[in-house]
Amino acid sequence: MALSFAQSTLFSKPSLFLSRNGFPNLAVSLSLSCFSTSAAVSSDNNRGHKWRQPAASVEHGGVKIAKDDVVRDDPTNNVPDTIFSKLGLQLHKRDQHPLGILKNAIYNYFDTTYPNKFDKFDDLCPIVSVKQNFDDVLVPEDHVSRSYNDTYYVDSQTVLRCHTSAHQAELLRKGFTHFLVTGDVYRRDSIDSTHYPVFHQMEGFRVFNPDDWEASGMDGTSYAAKDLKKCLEGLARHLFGAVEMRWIDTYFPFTNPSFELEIYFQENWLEVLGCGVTEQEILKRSGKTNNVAWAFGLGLERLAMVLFDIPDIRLFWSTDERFTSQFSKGQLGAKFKPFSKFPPCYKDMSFWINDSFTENNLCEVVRGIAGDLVEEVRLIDNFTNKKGMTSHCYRIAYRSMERSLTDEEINDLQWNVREQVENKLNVVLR
Ligand code: FA5
Ligand code: MG
Repeated sequence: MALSFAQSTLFSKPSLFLSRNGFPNLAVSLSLSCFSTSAAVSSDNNRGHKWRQPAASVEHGGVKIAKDDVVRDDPTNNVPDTIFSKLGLQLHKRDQHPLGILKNAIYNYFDTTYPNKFDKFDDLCPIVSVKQNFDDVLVPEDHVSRSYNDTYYVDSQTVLRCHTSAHQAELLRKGFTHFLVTGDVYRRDSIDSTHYPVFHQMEGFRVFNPDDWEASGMDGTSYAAKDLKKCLEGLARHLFGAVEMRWIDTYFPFTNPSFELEIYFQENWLEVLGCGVTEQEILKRSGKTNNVAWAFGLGLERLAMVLFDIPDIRLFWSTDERFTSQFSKGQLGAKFKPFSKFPPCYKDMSFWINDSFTENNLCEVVRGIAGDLVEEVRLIDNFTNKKGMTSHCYRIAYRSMERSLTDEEINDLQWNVREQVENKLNVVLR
């Protein structure tokens, strides 16, 4: 079931259960870094693994990433082919794509509001270490976001970044004090119109000196929090003009206080970003003991959905000309006109779950089979019988955004889903 946004996104979740752990430690861990010049990620090094023949590769910032480096038949790896194929696409770098148009509009806002202040990065490699993704931003060892259920692991020490915050510490250490980092991020998540396992974030980071807040009579934290909200409200006005928005207090391991901004969209409050005043420890580790900073991470798809009236997050990946031709460089206001809406087809499936069952695993199986033909996976019934066995009934909505699906096609998909759900998740179909 799609949880409420605050619950379903990673870093506002309280630590619900212990992390994955128990991964066998690899003799030699695969360290992929597209930062360094020697980072060409090749599959021919003798790393002590059994390598399959590379079936494909993608380019990222001029670096070739072979499929076998990212998708492996190994218990420490949970990256499916479908995710690998998205790695090199970098939608945020396309000036004609809604995400590229939005990124440029945000750049514009920062360039006019803070001339020559913010350094911009949009090409940092999405394959990062566990240290960068979690440790460097103080994510506790037992935080749910570290689990194999929520994050794509390349191996026990390497992940597909699940947020652009993975780059904060490194850039701070390199001496940057005002920066924007845009990139593709990866999460195992539920399936509905506002969640997709690959999406795009922009991170913002600003460091203040004592001079900045002392004159105001405020303490550093209050000053930074006020400045942060002013900056983001200004950005929202720049992008949307008048729009209904509200601040929600939340929790992130790397900021305190922490907030989320929600925008009213399609009769719901949509969470578009998380932000807050950076934990002192993060600044301290980069040698900044007298400073205060703010940071934000905004979801580009979510903002673009509001901005361009895009009703379903899958559309961002569409290569259908009827979608792509509606957007052009620099055109922020264009409203998406749906090309006839095709009917959804609903299929229900019920099964007895086991202790290791998770909804994210179910969604991964469904996406693996139906790809973008699946629109939503929703829990519609849940009960426990006298023997203590729990049954879940999920309703799967299949709908193509480009054409009508035939009954035969949907039945085939559903048949496959049932079979794989039973085999891969070890549940008992009812
Ligand atoms: C984070 O990722 C934090 N790193 C943000 C942050 C940065 C907080 C710096 C403080 C300081 P969160 O998990 O809430 O937080 O995600 C941030 C935004 O990404 C959300 O507000 C939402 O707009 C977007 N988002 C999250 N999950 C998805 C998803 N599955 N599909 C599309 N967009 C998503
Ligand atoms: Mg959130």
